[in-house]
Amino acid sequence: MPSYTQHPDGVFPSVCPLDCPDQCGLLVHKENGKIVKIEGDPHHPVTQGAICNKVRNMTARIYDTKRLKYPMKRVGPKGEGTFARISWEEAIHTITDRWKEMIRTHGPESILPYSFYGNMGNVGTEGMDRRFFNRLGASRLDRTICQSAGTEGYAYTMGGSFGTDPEDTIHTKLFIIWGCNTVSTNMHQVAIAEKARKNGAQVVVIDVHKNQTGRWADWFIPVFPGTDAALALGLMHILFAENLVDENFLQNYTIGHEELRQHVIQYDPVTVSSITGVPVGDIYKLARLYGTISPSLIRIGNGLQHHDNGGMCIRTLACLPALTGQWLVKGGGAIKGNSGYLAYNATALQRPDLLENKKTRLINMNQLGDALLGLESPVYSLYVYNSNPAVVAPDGNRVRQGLQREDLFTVVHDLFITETARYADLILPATSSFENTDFYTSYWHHYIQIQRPVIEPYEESKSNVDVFRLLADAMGFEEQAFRDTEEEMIRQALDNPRNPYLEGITYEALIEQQYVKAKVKPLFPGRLSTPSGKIELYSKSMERKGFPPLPTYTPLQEDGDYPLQFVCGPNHNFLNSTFSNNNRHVHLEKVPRLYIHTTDAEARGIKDGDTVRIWNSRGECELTASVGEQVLPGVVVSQGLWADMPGTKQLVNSLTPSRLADMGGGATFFSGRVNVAGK
Ligand SMILES: Nc1nc2c(c(=O)[nH]1)N[C@H]1C(S)=C(S)[C@@H](COP(=O)(O)OP(=O)(O)OC[C@H]3O[C@@H](n4cnc5c(=O)[nH]c(N)nc54)[C@H](O)[C@@H]3O)O[C@H]1N2
Ligand SMILES: Nc1nc2c(c(=O)[nH]1)N[C@H]1C(S)=C(S)[C@@H](COP(=O)(O)OP(=O)(O)OC[C@H]3O[C@@H](n4cnc5c(=O)[nH]c(N)nc54)[C@H](O)[C@@H]3O)O[C@H]1N2
Ligand code: SF4
Ligand SMILES: [Mo]
Repeated sequence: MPSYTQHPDGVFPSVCPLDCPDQCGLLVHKENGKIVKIEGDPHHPVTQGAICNKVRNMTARIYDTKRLKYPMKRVGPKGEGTFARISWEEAIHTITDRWKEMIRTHGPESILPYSFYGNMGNVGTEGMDRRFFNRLGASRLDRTICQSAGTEGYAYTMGGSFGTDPEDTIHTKLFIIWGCNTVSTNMHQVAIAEKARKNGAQVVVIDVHKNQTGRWADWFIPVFPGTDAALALGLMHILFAENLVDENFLQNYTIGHEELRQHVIQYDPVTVSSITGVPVGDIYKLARLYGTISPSLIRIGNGLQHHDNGGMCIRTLACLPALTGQWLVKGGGAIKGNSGYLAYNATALQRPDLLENKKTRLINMNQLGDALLGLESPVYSLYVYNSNPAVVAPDGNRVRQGLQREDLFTVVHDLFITETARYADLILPATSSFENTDFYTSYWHHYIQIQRPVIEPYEESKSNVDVFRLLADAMGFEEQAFRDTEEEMIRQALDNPRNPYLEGITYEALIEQQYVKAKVKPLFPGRLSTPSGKIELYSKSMERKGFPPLPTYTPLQEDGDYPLQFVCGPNHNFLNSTFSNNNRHVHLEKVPRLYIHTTDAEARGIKDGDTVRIWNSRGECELTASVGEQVLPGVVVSQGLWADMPGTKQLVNSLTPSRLADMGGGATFFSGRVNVAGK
């Protein structure tokens, strides 16, 4: 793999590694062998040179003095964070000696990997690691913390993660941004919508919080959390009743429209208003906008699916563009996730064949606390990389209680001593993405991009791929799979005969062009990957699995006797918990706030700016009250996964439930209930 590291000075193309739909093209400026500036690549067709503040300040993160320089072992109590330097050799052998012993006495399932997408590079994040843990026979991790409920729900309707090409949304005339904090989490969709607005497009935002995205909208519609499916069904009720549906489209490209027509009669605007809190007149107004303006796009966010009923909610929203025939219109349709277009050859990259016992247990990452505390056949070793579960995982107090176990051997591979790393027995230093070779596939736009190393590894840090290679070697694994280079792995992944959209995209093309677009074509006319090949308004596969076959509204689960619904999403200046350890980003966010309606605040004697205590049976935390009309009565909202080192009480996930959503084993971060009081 040609690398840029031998040039001490220059400007080099790169890609943003963060878990963000935009996956920006970057230009990395280097002087004397060090990165001095990161900016957007103006040639990238979608991101066009604009990047967010987080990555503009990324240089500070790469050379942060807190960054891990060498492997370390724990020398104090778990959770305290005292460590001493060791060599890589000692680190690797300590790990593999312990694992060999554990495998002899408890079997390989006593070892659990825990990872997510701290770095979206496919080779490092779901490539060599998967090969290694498959070969080891470790417990498998069900990676469900982000989009799995909605992905399953959307697929029942549309057959997979296929939606509108964001580049086409320049033509859109009506944007419905539904449960998506786009201004913070998908800024280039906002940039495209702004251009469309100059041609008369309108922006409607449906959210539980009038945040930066709600303030950007032409029309903001507040709803009660977890009631969006009811709102969508109410819109369908009116669309059918007022003949605003596209009968031709329904006839040709959907199944179940007659059943749906009958089914939505029960979701009349008065009933829907009482469920959602949206006034009857507004439900009519929205349905008529949606039924008459074309092209219209629904940007379906992640917020919606972090609920008990999240899968069905997304499945329901995904039916709407079919009613109005929007899939035939350029710039019409919906975007939930677009990863289907860029699906690479996962079998070749991840090598599931290396896993001998096909019945190896699968542990849901949303229930890490239970996995560490409650399994009959315990987990004795946890290997964490690309994730910070002590902050991001639900029911955080139980997670930390599990991490505290003296008989749990924990290894954390990260760039920093995260909250999770404080509980580690061994810490390994990770490279930043700019030190690695990898390929990146966006889940929003349709471009594949390549990252070639721009700088040498920082101090003694190593990439995920290199660490798994060392571990494989020390375990005595002799398969070629562990000797493949990154370049070879990229070639194997790109060779995916099952995905025609990738046809002709080669390693050479990526090296030459830096980003290459999938060969997308409109979904219709065409066959979807649903069993019928059509959009399934009625789904027999759902019926077989025990779900209602037609889109349906189900209320959120009971969650204890607490008066307020608690929604705790990400914020503008952090990326999940990443950057929460950087002073500049913390200053930009100021303090962790709790948005509370004036009536709820007054009833509790809470004034704007007061520190408030928020609690339920799972835990408590303290935030600064922001009193006003940004949320509906009965709802409280926080933003950001703030650092929570000893002495602070900012762990919002101490309050969130670890019960699973209706589909995909998804997380229910936003379906928890709490009470709030002044301090
Ligand atoms: N700046 C920044 N960007 C990010 C991230 C980050 O941490 N910071 N994280 C990245 C990741 S991993 C992801 S998954 C995405 C997430 O980004 P989004 O898809 O935007 O999802 P969330 O921010 O979780 O929630 C979106 C909105 O849903 C609202 N919401 C919550 N519950 C409901 C509900 O029941 N109904 C409705 N209508 N709205 C509801 C929330 O108030 C929030 O405004 O962003 C990515 N981009
Ligand atoms: N309350 C609440 N909780 C949430 C959410 C929410 O909205 N509300 N959102 C959820 C969602 S959608 C998601 S996606 C998850 C995200 O949860 P995580 O994936 O855990 O995301 P981060 O907190 O960014 O942690 C990523 C870690 O990976 C490290 N890292 C980065 N690059 C590399 C690398 O190359 N190698 C290694 N070994 N490490 C690396 C970073 O330094 C960082 O510590 O959080 C979930 N948790
Ligand atoms: S975090 Fe998102 S918006 Fe910011 S540079 Fe990365 S991909 Fe672009
Ligand atoms: Mo996510």
